[in-house]
Amino acid sequence: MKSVDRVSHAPEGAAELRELFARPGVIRIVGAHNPLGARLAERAGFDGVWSSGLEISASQGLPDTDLLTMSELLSVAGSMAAAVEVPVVADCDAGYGNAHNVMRMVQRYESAGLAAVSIEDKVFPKVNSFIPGRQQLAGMDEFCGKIEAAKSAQRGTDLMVIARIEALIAGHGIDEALRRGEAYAEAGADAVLIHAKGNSPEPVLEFMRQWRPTLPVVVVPTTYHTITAEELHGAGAKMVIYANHGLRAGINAVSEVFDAILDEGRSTGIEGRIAPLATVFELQGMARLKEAEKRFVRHDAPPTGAAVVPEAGQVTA
Ligand code: SPV
Ligand code: MG
Repeated sequence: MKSVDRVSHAPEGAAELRELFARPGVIRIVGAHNPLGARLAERAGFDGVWSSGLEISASQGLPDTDLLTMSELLSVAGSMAAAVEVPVVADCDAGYGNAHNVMRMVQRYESAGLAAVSIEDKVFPKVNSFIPGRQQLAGMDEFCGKIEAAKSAQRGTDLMVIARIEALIAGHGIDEALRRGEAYAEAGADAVLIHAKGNSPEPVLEFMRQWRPTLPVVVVPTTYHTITAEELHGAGAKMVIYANHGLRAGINAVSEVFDAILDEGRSTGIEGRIAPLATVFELQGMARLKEAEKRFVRHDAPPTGAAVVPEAGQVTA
């Protein structure tokens, strides 16, 4: 029987992402750290959701340094995949250990309906790419082993494994980034993500000019944000990740509203700027619940007369 409340299309997420990669044009996804954020991304028209390690860590009040366990991150990523119809791409940091950990991780993320996993070539525990100081790259061969492990562990054919190159983040040049990217393509990755932290897109554009494998390239224009998704696509990028914009928007919006309420002693001044409760109910799926209530929630008529409840063990005629 078809369920009216089947909001999860998770098992198809990986196939849908493959379709997006096969179609012409750029794929734009945006970071989220809970199902509400994922629904806002979907409602805005993004092609998918980035289950961001930075956002999820920040939402727990923690630094993005592999402090959360795989299970904690998976629980959020899976709940997002279950809440939206667009594909969810999971940021899986450095894979939570060695190739063994990566194999278990891939199977768990695949079962939870994630469309892709991204693993980065840094040592565990990793540090967010924008934090100055230690950014320690894993050995290239060791990371190729993780990619091969990931591809051998997936049960279906659709889940994509994105190999994230952190060479530019760790202070190496384009040559090292290309050398690693080509090795990761050879190891069986489905796409490479070239990460960079400068204000200019030039290193990423140069990487794409010299990129020879046919594998698609993914980019994250957090710091070099003046370039458009279309321009990045024209230069060779297939997917653009806006990794943390919802989180950062939320921090400012919430702080301004909280300050205004305390300053004014009431919320009247900001009522026009905050979402009405009707929007909250809509995003929660209240309309679907009401539909299901009409069909399925039944109440037997209360029995007439006083109810006689037998004592435990008492035999009734
Ligand atoms: C994340 O969103 O957690 C990412 C992207 O990995 S970044 O923070 O840009 O490294
Ligand atoms: Mg991350």
